[in-house]
Amino acid sequence: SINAVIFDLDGVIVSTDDCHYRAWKMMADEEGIEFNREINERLRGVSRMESLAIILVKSEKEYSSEEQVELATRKNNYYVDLIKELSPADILPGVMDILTELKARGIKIAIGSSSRNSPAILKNIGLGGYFDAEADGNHIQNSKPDPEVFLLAAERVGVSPVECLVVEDADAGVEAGLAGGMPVLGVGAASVNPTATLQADDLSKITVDQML
Ligand code: B16
Ligand code: MG
Repeated sequence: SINAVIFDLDGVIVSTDDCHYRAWKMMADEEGIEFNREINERLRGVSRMESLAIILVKSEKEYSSEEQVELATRKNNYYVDLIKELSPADILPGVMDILTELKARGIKIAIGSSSRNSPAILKNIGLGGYFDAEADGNHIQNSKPDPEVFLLAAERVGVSPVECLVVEDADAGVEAGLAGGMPVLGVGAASVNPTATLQADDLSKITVDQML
């Protein structure tokens, strides 16, 4: 039986795609690197430095590792400014109903996100302190598709991985959950991922009974 649900943040609880896109785009334009929404799609669920490496495939210039850290930091400064505008209105459809019902049924809820900005995003959308546990990019060595962030979230809620359902929008995240021995509900971009245990367009299209 499922005794905990671990939610990815970006793309599951709140859509930050556009903030990531605009922040990477500003940096890429300044550097004269080609970047578009199609490339942005490939960054879903991927860590900040791995995202930069994907973007730099299009760069004519070779950047030293110090310069790469500067590029990623510059993007993050733009991103931090953009996410200040997020509010509870940006919570995705169906999310609050599902969270409320899981809590009412005594099912643990946790965050498992690659983002180091996860605490700030949760605070801005009014969900700071709402989850039983949080595991994010600040707490891990290996990012998705490695299962580390989800295993840490499971440990923090005290539920064994096989009794945790992961909710993910990224293919890397679906792979991570499955690698951790957890069933995975794919939503958004991952709602068409055939390896996901369950699929739904978004959390308004599935019930807690179907999830459990
Ligand atoms: P940051 P998630 C991921 O969050 C995003 O989907 C991904 O696009 C981003 O590069 C990554 O976090 C790192 O974010 O630069 O804020 O540390 O989907 O795992 O919640
Ligand atoms: Mg995501």
